[in-house]
Amino acid sequence: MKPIFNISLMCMDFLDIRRQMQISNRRADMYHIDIMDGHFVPNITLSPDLARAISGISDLPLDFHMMVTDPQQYIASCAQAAAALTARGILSFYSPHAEVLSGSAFRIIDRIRAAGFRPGVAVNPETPLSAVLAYLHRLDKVTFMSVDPGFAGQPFIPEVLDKVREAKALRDSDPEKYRFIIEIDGSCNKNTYKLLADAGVQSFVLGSSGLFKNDPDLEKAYDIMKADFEQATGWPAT
Ligand code: S6P
Ligand code: MG
Repeated sequence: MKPIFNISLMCMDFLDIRRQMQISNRRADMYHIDIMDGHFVPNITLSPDLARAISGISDLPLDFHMMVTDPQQYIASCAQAAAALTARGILSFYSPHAEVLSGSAFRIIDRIRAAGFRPGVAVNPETPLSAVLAYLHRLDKVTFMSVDPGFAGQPFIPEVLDKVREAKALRDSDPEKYRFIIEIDGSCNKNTYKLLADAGVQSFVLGSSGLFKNDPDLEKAYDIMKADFEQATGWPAT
């Protein structure tokens, strides 16, 4: 399969969103939208309203990364934000954190799917794969955090690679049962692409270190990202 380049919109230049979207619409595969509530993580970033505005000028799926203590609270507003895409058959992802699902995991996953999303889950660096094993077969994507969630520009946590290998081995052992995409969020860049691809990552959340800091001209920043990726992994980026 082709690698998935999932652009972390919290790292965009907020004074130049429309122009960056026009470039990214051609060069990216998905838009990663970090939603934070100031409780699950000590920060606040993007919103369903911004996601709605973006979906009006794009055909790419949205990828809601829900860094919130109550993920049920935002299913409806995020589904509305993605509704124009969903109506055209472009399904977006909605991923709560595994750390807040205890006691409601199956109910929440069902609600996410019923709202028209592809359900995912995000997993903090210290959370083991066993925490999501009971419902892994019901998920379309697993986002392994390779930084503590909340902020861009943090150092890569290599300890997550074992967990990625474990997830890939499990999926390969029973491809009929498991269909989840393996994604990494946090410090995906030229220093980590090879480690990540070799471990089994298919979807790369690109933020400041892998994309936006490459060059002030976003078109050039994409050129650099794709060249870095191909050189590091040997995996065609287009
Ligand atoms: C972090 C957030 C991420 C960041 C991304 C930034 O809480 O979930 O999606 O936006 O990690 O990329 P980088 O290259 O600055 O780590
Ligand atoms: Mg994220």
